[in-house]
Amino acid sequence: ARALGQPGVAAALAGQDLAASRTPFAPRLEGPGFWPTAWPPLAPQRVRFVGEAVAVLGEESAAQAADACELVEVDYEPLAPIADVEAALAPGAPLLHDGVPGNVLFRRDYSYGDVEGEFARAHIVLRETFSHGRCSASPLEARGIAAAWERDRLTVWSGTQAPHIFRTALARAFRLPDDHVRVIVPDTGGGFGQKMHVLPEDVAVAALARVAGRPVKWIETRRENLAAASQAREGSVDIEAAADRDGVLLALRARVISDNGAYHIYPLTAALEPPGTAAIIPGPYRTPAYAWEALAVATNKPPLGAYRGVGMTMGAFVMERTLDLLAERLGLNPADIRRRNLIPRDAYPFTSAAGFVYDSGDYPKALEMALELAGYDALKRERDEARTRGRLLGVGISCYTEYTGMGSATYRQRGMVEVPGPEAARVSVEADGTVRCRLSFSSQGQGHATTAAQIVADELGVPLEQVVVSQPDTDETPKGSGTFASRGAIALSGAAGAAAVTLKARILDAAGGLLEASPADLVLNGGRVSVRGMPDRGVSLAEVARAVGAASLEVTERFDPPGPTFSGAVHVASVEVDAETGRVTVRRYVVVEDCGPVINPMIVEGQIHGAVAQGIGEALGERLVYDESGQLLTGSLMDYALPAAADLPSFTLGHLETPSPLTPGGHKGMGEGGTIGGPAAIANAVADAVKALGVRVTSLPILPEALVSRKPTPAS
Ligand code: MCN
Ligand code: SMO
Repeated sequence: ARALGQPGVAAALAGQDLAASRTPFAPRLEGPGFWPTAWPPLAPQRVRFVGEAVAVLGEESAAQAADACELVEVDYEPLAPIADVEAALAPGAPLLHDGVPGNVLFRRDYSYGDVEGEFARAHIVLRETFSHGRCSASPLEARGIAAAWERDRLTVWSGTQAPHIFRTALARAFRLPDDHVRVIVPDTGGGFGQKMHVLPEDVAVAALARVAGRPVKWIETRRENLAAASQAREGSVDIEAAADRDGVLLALRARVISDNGAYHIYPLTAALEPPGTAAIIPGPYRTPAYAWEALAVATNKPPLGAYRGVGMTMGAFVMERTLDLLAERLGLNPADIRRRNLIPRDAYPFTSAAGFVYDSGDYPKALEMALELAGYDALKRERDEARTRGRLLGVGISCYTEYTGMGSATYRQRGMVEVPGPEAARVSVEADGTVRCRLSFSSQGQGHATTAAQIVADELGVPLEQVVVSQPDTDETPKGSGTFASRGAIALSGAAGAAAVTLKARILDAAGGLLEASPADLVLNGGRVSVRGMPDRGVSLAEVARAVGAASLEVTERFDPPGPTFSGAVHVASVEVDAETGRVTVRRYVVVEDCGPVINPMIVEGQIHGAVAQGIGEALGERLVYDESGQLLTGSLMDYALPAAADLPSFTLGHLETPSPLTPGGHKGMGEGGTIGGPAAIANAVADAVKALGVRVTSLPILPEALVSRKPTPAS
């Protein structure tokens, strides 16, 4: 009320104002081992993490907003904090939610093969605990939303990765039919998983626009992004690996626990990191038996959400470190233990110990290519030679499988009822001959406008420049799911490619009438339809569209990916650790990637560069730190160490193309790969560099102070 009286303040809401009328987010997951939570748009009474919104004010200007916020007084009565998993699971721990016994949000287990028997037979059993800190997706453009109401119809502009999921979530929150909400996605400066979620602020801002009776826009500050947007990763894995005397894997056991934070996130829930990690741990290796248990635990922190590499980053880190430790114990070298365990080329389709059917790949070849490109033997010689002079050089390898391009069957099987699965594209010819492609999913920087245009232009026979790909607007674009879990390439060849094929037939039919020729005798080339062998007897696409009416030259195709399809890669990193300061320099970095036939090499390589950069940041610096009372200590980019250009090496890339039998064009997703293989390769390289010092590398990020014991230098 005090803020409302200030000049320029148009509207204000607190939690109680919305409690009765707006439905909290309570994403569902089908199946056992799931305890739901309800996350209100503004906390009405109890806040569960630092950064949870309690009030929202709408002002004329940002400066007035800052002033008015100062007038809002919040009376917090501190409750006993649950700062980590240990505190959450302690007997008698306070409960974060009444309906979540023991603070366990999600729990599942799985077993395959004769796990006990293989462990009993093993020559060696390695046991280790690996952990990963919290990190943030940190898109360059933080979250934002603009909302405007026209009677009971809501239009929002949002950088969402999943426009139709966003629409459904808002409609549910406001108790409206889906078609009363329109979501327009403008050009967006990055998402990296964070913008796949629908978060309470999205509802609060739209609710504010409703009471203000005018449009309202909000853009997050960096501090809000670090404190209140979805966070990622935090968790630990207890692993046991059984092998024979040659280093051949016999069985694995894993217990994966995530420090999830306070709520299930919409739409994915807390069933994201832990089962994702558990299921990908066997990676590209033959493993006869495997048992896992996965748990997501509620704590007083912001919820974990998707971040490039979801679950897989931790899985690859655990498996790749485990293999190196096994190799060390058995006196093998890291390349050889991998050679002995990788799935052979002729074994596809291959069912992994976690039950995944890997559709395609050639990891032994990818490994040899990567070692060759890196000059592995020379790097090792250089390392050994440098060691004699006191320098700490190390080389690390990681191999991984990447779970991509899932459709409705996979989401139903995983119980993820809030994620539909299919995508769609509408391709049309406009009166001026422009070919427009509307995709059901949005782009945050993946270059879909280029790759979709390539596919459509190729299928139709028009110049690339004639194709315009527009960002989604749910009033105009067909229904779909969104851009996440690396599905764009598969979806655009499946939907836009198919729509272009049908559209081409329609164009030829229409042109046949105009040219008095059979469609079978016509060719569409360079944007013109002409009679085969008679280039002068032809019409432009614009002429065809004007003659038959643009409306009849519009085709929509839906595509439900049959996958998952598994891409993969091998990374090799060479690092140097400064023996004095513990600072790690990445000297050389090689990736051999297999995502099937590459649609656009520059885009694929750009995706790898960006994702490896994020992976290096994740491995060596990025960490959200909370104190024991749940306060965020790293609330700015001065404290949260994103990698900068000067921290990165130049990358050497190689491609291997084993097509997927499951997808049109044989494409496999690859947008997350660098963050999956990056931390594992860096961790192995750093561990190799500091092995002689007796330093163990079992947690991420790897900070300098963990690598060297700094003896005070004598005062001079
Ligand atoms: N591609 C290709 N040939 C292939 C495979 C892919 O040319 N064989 C191209 C695709 O056409 C697309 C790009 O590579 O332009 C990435 O495709 P894909 O792997 O299918 O991934 P998505 O399009 O579904 O993008 C999502 C993925 C995810 S899950 C995250 S997280 C992420 C990533 O993409 N977020 C990003 N990359 C990002 N890049 C930018 N700039 N910004 C983000 O927010
Ligand atoms: S984390 Mo990517 O949006 O699946």
